[in-house]
Amino acid sequence: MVKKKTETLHIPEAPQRPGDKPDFGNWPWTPEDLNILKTDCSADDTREHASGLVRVLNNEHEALGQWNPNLKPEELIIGLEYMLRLRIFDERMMKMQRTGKLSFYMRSYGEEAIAIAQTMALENQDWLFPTYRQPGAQFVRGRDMVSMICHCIGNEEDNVKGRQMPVHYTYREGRYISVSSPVGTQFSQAIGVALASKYKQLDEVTITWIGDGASAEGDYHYALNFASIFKAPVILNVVNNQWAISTHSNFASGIQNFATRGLPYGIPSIRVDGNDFLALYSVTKWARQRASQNLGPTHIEVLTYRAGAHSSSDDPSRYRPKDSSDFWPGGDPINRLKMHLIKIGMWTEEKHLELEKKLDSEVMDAYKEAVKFGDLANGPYPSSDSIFTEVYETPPWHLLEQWDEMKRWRDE
Ligand SMILES: Cc1ncc(C[n+]2csc(CCOP(=O)(O)OP(=O)(O)O)c2C)c(N)n1
Ligand SMILES: [Mg+2]
Repeated sequence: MVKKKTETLHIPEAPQRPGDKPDFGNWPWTPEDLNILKTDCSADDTREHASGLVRVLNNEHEALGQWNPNLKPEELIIGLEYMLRLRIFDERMMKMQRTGKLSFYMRSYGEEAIAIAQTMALENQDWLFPTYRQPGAQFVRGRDMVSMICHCIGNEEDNVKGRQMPVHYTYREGRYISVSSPVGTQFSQAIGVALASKYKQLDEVTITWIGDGASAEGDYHYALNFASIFKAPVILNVVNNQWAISTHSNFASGIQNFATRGLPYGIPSIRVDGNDFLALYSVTKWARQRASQNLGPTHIEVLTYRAGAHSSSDDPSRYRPKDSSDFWPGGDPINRLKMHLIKIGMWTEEKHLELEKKLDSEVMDAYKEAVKFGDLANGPYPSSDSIFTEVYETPPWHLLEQWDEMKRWRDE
């Protein structure tokens, strides 16, 4: 008989649960820790950058170190305005959801800097493969809020005609590829598009994002393998916001650092402070240069904290301490950029308040404009015929039969 061992399965724990005091430890990292690397560095050369943390803004709101992108104040103010617009948009849309005007909503609360700074660091021809947590990239690419709200309602002007969940945007003009509900699928799709750009010898780079939770799926690993083998011009971001709905990131990887997982694939890998607009901008610009110089992929862990609920269907007080985001050592991304601008004499509390007011009325005006094309309760909604159109150029016979059947039933 085989002797029985005393140990049983190892089940990871979340560091804190409701009622515990949130504790993320003290971050040892400062903006001056890590040097900027040559773009033709090897994966091995990035070992310290993968296990450390690239930061530019210090706790006194100064921009320091070699990764400082030295952006002009005007550019920083544009970034601040995009982030603030997203936060106010999200707050308003959440209220709309709570009052029955939207069926579902997801905020980017606490993560506003990520897609905005990163997309600002790219060129307009670059392809974006986002998750539902990167809608801010659309502001950078010029999407109108009315069109975004029409999508969230699923009214007649919804550009995907109700085929997607709210917040699962697609924006062709901005090369913002449709968000997929099955998480993780975008990672390998992004490699395919990056390879197509390379094959066509176009100076196009692809950027994609995946969550910590979704990075536990095979898709993440297939993508890294393909990107590494074919040196795809792609920027692969793992947004580690610590949670996948109620599942802590301890369940997504056996090691606590997500950046270093790129190293065994031979991909230069960097961890960046995801609440530091300047650090995000800089690391992304650097990764774009690498891709553009035909030096292949870059793997980035964006270290952040999901400050709000996962979605309008989630209640985080059930599984983590209340207000845990207040204790996040990375602070709040909007506040940090705002305080930096104040520090360098380019912004004031009064200007900030004015901007908040202006954006709030812009969002409200956009909502009023959007419901002219239909609201959730009363429509009008996209025509039921659209179930059968716009997928096949020539719909196959069995769909035509179903379409006829639907029309008979509808027009009875
Ligand atoms: C393949 C698949 N499995 C499960 C789900 C349900 N689901 C939607 S979001 C989510 C959590 C994802 O967490 P993470 O990847 O960390 O992204 P975050 O929401 O934190 O940005 C899950 C499990 C899904 N949409 N697709
Ligand atoms: Mg997550």
